[in-house]
Formats: sequence, structure tokens, C-alpha cells
Amino acid sequence: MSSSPFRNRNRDSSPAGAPGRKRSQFTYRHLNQMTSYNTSCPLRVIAHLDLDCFYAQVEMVRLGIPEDKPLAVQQWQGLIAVNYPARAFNIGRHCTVTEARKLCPDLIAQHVATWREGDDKWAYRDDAAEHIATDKVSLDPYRLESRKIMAIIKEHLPGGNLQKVEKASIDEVYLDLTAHVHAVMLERFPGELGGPPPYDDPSEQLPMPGIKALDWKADALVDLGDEEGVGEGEFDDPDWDDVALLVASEIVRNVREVIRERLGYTCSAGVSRNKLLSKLGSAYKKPNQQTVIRNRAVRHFLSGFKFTKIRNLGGKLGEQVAQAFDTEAVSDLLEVPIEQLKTKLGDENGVWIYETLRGVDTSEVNSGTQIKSMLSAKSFRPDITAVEQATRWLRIFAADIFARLVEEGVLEHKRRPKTINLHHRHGNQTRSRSGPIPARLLNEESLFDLAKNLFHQITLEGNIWPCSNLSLSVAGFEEGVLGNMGIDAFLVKGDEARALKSSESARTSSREGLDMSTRQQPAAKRRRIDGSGGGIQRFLTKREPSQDTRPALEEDDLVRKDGGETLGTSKTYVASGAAWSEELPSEEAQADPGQSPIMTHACSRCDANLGSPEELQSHLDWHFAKDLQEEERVSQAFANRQASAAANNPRVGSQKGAAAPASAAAPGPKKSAGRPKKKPERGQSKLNFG
Ligand code: TTP
Ligand code: CA
Ligand code: CA
Repeated sequence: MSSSPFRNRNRDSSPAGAPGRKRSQFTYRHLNQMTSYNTSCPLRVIAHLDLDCFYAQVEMVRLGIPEDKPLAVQQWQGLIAVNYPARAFNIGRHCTVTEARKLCPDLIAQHVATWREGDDKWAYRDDAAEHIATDKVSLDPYRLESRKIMAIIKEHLPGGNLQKVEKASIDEVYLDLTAHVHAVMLERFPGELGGPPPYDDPSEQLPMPGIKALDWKADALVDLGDEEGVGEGEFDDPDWDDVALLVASEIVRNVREVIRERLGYTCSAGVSRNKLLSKLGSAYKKPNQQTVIRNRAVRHFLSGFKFTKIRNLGGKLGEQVAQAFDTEAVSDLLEVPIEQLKTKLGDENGVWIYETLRGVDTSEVNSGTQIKSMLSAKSFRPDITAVEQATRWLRIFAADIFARLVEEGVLEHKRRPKTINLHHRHGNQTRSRSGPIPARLLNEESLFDLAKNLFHQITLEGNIWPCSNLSLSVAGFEEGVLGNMGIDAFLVKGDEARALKSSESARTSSREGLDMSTRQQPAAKRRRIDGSGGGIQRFLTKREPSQDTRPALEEDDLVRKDGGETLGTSKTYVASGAAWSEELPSEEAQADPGQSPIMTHACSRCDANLGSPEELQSHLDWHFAKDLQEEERVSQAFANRQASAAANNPRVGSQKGAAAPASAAAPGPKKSAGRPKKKPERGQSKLNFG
């Protein structure tokens, strides 16, 4: 690094233990924990990056539109992304195209690309908006850009153990920068950090950094409110946690610059000690800014939020808390003693909420997250009523999914899905069938054949028209080589292959009104031990459909390998949440119109006002997908908590200021309208698309 960001007013490289000097609150052990991604390490540094108005930026770059021109991305008559110049006209996702044009006649409204029957590829079409009945949205352009962004980030950061990147959604990543920052700190502070601990005792405190002030450049630095003097204040010397965050913020600034230079996209970022805070930080100041939440500022930062904005608290749990305490303000809940939280919410929830409100989050940045399932779906308006119509859609789904599989490296045998699932909706009834995908048969045509086969089985049940939704998904991804197991291990052979040809084999579940409650059971309750010993064997074991009351997707996912660890179903669902989030927009999510009759075009769950019943339904579908994702995240949060509960020590960082009473509310982040606020309608939670 050429220029140092540290304003070194009084550099003192006196050896550790020199008399008269204040010691750091961190120990040599804490410093060492930085190299192993210990989630309780108080010097942890996590960043969250989120692209600004992502789809809108993709369209602007693709079309070469100047940055100051207002642009929105249109889906049928609604808007799914709005750039910042257009937001200045009060245009948001709640607007229809017509309303938006009234607010800004110069608005460029670019419709998303669509698949259309008869074409074998998605395309941008001028007349897409009028073809809601025959077109299906394609998100491929955004997925492709998302991949490029990921590739640039990974390429830019140092490799090996110094890199930990998790793709959290189509336009978000988490970076665990702890090990990287540790390496930089050792390089910059050889005097303070280079030596062994005094007396060889890792519990010895580190010397303080020989710096009096840090230069935060253009970062938005969350201030400390009026709490200076209580605990650590603004004028206290920076400690190593501040230094670590500063180094991390330099790295993040560089990453953002590289994305900007290479692809033209701006993003915003949050830098803090964990995912929870960094996620809030990236949304705090937008666009094209980064916010650092120093440990000493956590309390003040959080007290300005509604807790329903906090990761994992946007869903049912958040609602339960709001009802129990009649408030949504973090500052109010900070006053509630832990015992009371436990009494009202149960022990586990109570403790979890207590910690979350204080910015404690030990969830890991999971670099192993890859797509676990792919879904292609269409909600029909109007309903379809004939096999030929359904077949046309199945062809599009197969083409859509196969194109995405090719991107995942299926042709090179890098990864492949083992199962295919078809869901069919008729009124309130959802029927589903799934079956194995023989490896040798994995191409577009065979996916189409498998889908038709599954559909045929559903038709045998009768009473399937009109159909309001069809959705095809593939899941149970396996890596090409798993440990010592060659690709042959994944080939479906003998009986299995024969069985696939017969129309009965694919059946694994047939249920009406799949209930989310099944899906939400804790991992421990649902996880089944694979007594047969062989991972793949488990998959190949056929089950009696009549005994199976679980959603179809649970069939296949028990043998996924991730970092050498076999994951249970809960984790698999969590993981597929990432795929869901890639598929957020309406059509790829599901809702239940039968259960929630649509009388107006206003969304009952947020202040969005939609242009037509179809768009309202699409919008509700989006809420539903978000809710599912939220549920999955909550279960992951619990799983992570349990996993790390036994490990490690009290969190130095988290204790700061935790006991002080709530202060005046900080200016919370202003969130755009149209975001989910409540839970799905009753009927909506009956669906499960894994
Ligand atoms: P977001 O990150 O929520 O929003 P954004 O990137 O458009 O804007 P911001 O600058 O506030 O981050 O969503 C990422 C993309 O996901 C968005 O560009 C379009 C898509 N999306 C939908 O299709 N429908 C939706 O309702 C939401 C919230 C997002
Ligand atoms: Ca975004
Ligand atoms: Ca986002």
C-alpha cells in the first residue's frame, strides 16, 4: 500500500508490556482467532455488498444509457427496479408504468426479457408487456451479470484461506474479511502485533495501536449518539477492532472500485463485525456509499431501527415480537429484560432476540453456497385448461432450466441435479410429482420428457382443470466428483433407470395444500439418519409414496455434500433460499389466489398499488417468496446459533454498551415502499416449492 490511512500522531512502537501505557481490550488469542474465521472472534470483520438498483443498472449498462437518465425495469405493467434518478421523481416499485410516466414523462421503462412459446431463447421484446398470458419472464440477463460480479470479487481478493465470499442473493454478497485483514494488520503493525505474547501467554492483552486517529476517507461512519462518556466514546483512542474495520473498509472500497471500473456498476456496502450489522449498513446510505459500524457505535446504530428491518426478524418471529411487546422499535425492546423476553417468546427465541437487538450475530459467511435448486414457473392469468397449453409451458420451463444448468457446468459434469419436480395448482389444490433424473439423459429434450411424464401422472388423478400455476424444478445437486466417488456413482442404473421409464416410478408425493408447518420443523426433528450408510444409496432407495407425507423436495437433498459435511434437510432448505432469492420476481414464486380473493389492486401487505389484478398477484407472489426466504434464514440462524453455542467465549465487542438504557433514537434508514411488512395470507403458506 502506498499511502497509509492511519494518521499517526504519536506513533509509539514501545514493546508490549511497556509501563504506563493503556492496553488493548483484545488479547493475542483474539488476534490469532482472526486466521481461523472463528465466529466469536471479537476482531471479526464482515462486509455486505448490495448492488444499487440492480436490474436497472444492468439495463442501463446494456443499453448504454447515461447515468443521470431516469430508468425503470418493467414487468408487465409494474416496475421491479427503479434507478436513483427516477426515484428522485418519487417513482418506486409501488408505481405502475402509467403512474410512473405521469411523475416523469421522460422515464425510460425497459421491459424484462421474456421467453415466448415457439422461441428457443429468451429475448427483449417490445411487445412483452401485452403478453402476460403467453410470455414468461427471464432473469438470465441479471443472473449473468451477477456471476460476473462474483467472479470479479473473487479474482480481486487474495486466494486460498484469505478469501471467504458468500453469494446471498442475485445482487448481494457477504465477505468475511477477517483473515485477509489480519494479514494486512501484521504487515502494517509489525511493532505492536509481530511479536509473541509476553510470557507466551495468549490471554495477555495486546498493546494499543500506536495511532491516535483513523482516516475513514469517504466512509459513512455511524456516530455514537449521545453516549460519549458511557463506555467507549468518540475521543477514546482507536483499538484494534477499529483498525480492523478500517482495513476492511479499504478492501471493500477497492472491490467496489473494481466492479465499477470493469462492469460499470455501483454498489453500496456495510462493514462491521457481523452479517446482521453489515446488511443493515449496506442499505443505510445508498447509492454508491459504504457505511462502517464500529463496535462502539453498534448500540446507537441499532437503536434507531425498527427491529422488523433486521435480518431474520422481518417475518413471523418479528411479528410475534411486535405483538407481544406492542412496539416495533429496537430502542423499546432494549429496555426489556431477558427474562421477560424468554417468558413471552420462549427461552430460545427470547435469548436470540435479546442478542440480536444488541447486534450479536455469529452466523458464518458460507462460501460453499451454490445453487441447490432451480425453479421455472408460471402463474396463469387466465387459468389454462388443456394439456396442449400445459405442454407448451413445460417446454419453456425445460429450456429455461436447461440453459441455467449449462451455466452451472452440467455439460462438463461439474454439477448435476438428481431430481425433477413438477407442481400443479388447481384452485386450492397443489399436486406434485417428482422423480430421478438419469445422468446420461440430461439434456433439454429429456427434461421436457421427464416433465411431461410427471404431468401425465398428475392428469391421471383427474379433476386438474383449470390450472392456475405450473412449476418445474430440479434439485438435489451433486458435484461431479464427490470424494473418491467417480461420476459413475451418480448414474442412475438398472432398476432405477427402468423405473423412470414407467409412469409410476416418479411419484414421491401427492398432497393437497402442502403445509409450511412441516417445512418449518426444526432440523433435529426432520433430519433422518441414513442407516444404509451410502449417501447416494439413500437417494436411490425407493420409498412407498403412501407413507410419504413430507414435501417432495425433502426426498433428495439428504446427501448433499458441502465442505465435506453432510447436511440435513433444514440446511438444504436454507440453501435453496439462495436460489429462491435469485428467483424473486413474481412468476418464479408462488402464491395462492384461491385463498385471498383480489378485490382491489392495493397490496394488503405494503403500500404498493398495482395496475391490475395480475400484477397484484405477481406482487403477492413476490411477498410470498420473500417470506419463504425469511423463514429459511430464521431456521438457519437458529441452526447456526446452536452449532456455535457450545463453542467459545463471551463476545468482547457485543458487550460494549449492551447494558446501558436506550438513548434517543438515531435516524433510521429510510426504506423504499413496497417491501414486505407482514406474513403471507393463510392460503399462501400452504404451498411449498422447496
Ligand atoms: P433490491 O436489492 O431489493 O433492490 P434494488 O437493487 O433494485 O435497489 P437498491 O438500490 O435499493 O438495493 O433487489 C435487487 C433486484 O431484485 C432488483 O433490482 C429487482 C429484483 N426485485 C424484484 O424483481 N422485485 C422486488 O420486489 C424486489 C425487492 C427486487
Ligand atoms: Ca440492491
Ligand atoms: Ca439486494
